[in-house]
Amino acid sequence: MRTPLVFLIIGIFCFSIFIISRIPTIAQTETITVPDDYPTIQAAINAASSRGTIYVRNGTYYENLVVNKSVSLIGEAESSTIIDGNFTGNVVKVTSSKVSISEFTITYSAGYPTSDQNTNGIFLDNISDCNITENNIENNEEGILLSHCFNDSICRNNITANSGAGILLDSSSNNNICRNNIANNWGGICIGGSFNNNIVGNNIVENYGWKVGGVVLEFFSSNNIVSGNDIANNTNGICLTGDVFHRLDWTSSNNKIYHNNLLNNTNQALCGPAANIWDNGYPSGGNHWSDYVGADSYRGPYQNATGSDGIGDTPHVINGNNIDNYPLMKPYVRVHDVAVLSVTASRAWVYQGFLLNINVTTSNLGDFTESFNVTVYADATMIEEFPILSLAPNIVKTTTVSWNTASAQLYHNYTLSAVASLVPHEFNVTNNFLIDGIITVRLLGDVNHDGKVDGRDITIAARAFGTKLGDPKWNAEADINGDGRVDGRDITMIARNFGK
Ligand SMILES: [Ca+2]
Ligand SMILES: [Ca+2]
Ligand SMILES: [Ca+2]
Ligand SMILES: [Ca+2]
Repeated sequence: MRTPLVFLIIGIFCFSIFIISRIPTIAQTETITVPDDYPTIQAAINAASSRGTIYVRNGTYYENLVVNKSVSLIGEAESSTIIDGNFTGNVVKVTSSKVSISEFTITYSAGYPTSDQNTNGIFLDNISDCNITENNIENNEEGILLSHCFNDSICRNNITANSGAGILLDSSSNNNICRNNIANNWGGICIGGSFNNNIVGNNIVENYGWKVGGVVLEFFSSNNIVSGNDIANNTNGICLTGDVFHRLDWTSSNNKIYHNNLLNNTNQALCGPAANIWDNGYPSGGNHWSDYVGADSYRGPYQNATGSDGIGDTPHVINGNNIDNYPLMKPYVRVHDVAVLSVTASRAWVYQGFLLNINVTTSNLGDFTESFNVTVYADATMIEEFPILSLAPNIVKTTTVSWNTASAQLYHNYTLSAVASLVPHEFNVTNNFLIDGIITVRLLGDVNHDGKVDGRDITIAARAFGTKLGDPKWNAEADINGDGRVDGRDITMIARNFGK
């Protein structure tokens, strides 16, 4: 009769944990509804707790919001939940990190000549980790301004008819700007003094400003990726000049621009003298230029082997430092493609029974945000399976897993590998699987790996005694427990296995 009682006690204990763990969860997911709970969105923000959700029903709200805490604002429907700034200030100003805004129409900020930081549909001011998703942002001066922001995601918005830029980044880095429709603004996506941003899969059309373009990288912006975008019928397709006056002495360098379709822009690309990268190598290719006139009779990295390959035989030259070496003959079609890039262990051997850390690096090489699973193996033994969620295009992610080698076979050479599950419509499957390093599992304490633990192992370890990682006499193999120093604990472990 004891067992059921034990189970009952464990059951009550677990249930208590469940209840205790539920309480903060409920608080975190609190939802306030506008206008049911509060008549205005601002009143709801003021009343909300951090991480709360504010759900806004259809209607037109004449407000200038200040979002100063980490909340999610969700509209009932993108086209009929309208925040109207009434031509005054910013429509929405965000001063807190971790804010989400989705399913709104955001319209009628103040316009020129009000100061730049007060004329935006959405102004993200010195924050990070915000998501602006699936909104209509129209009839403002700037659609969205990011000033000194990082790690934000601006995706799947419809950004139209703004009298400034659709999206303007000022000194902002590591942001993702993906799959937006950016049309009929003065400028499309304009980036100044900003680095490592990812501009992927956007539709950028008919932005009409005389001195701007569909995509503008200026004031020394570098290491940005511009890929998989349709850039069509703008005054200038891509501008890499110093500023809106097309100065050439502040130009941007080392940006990577590939797999875009540059279609019928009045000027396809305007470029200063600084060097940028306009292709992704062979055979991945560069951009499709609607005005490219080259032929396709040859193939290969040097375009000198007989046969066509979809890549123009001659480079598309913008200027001496800006050359698309592999222009695409046909418009680029966006793809789904995830990959395992590397599987590496902290060292090539492990003492049986210890944990071995393995770094698995994956990447999204396609043009869409993807979620997938990664499984890591030692030979056919699964070490761990883990999910990668919402990985944006061009982002590389390294995950560390631990292999418990307690039941691994001694002196066996294990081959490490990792597999990324296929995402829907993925065709390049060969890069989803990667075999990497070999790991030998050794008997604990066998420092000289001759298969037994004896006085010779103690002697070798003693020589490294008192050393730490980097010292001249350091010996990683004598560091049995892998804590970065050889001391009494390591010698004790060898001694415990002595004679095995
Ligand atoms: Ca060719
Ligand atoms: Ca793949
Ligand atoms: Ca030995
Ligand atoms: Ca140690």
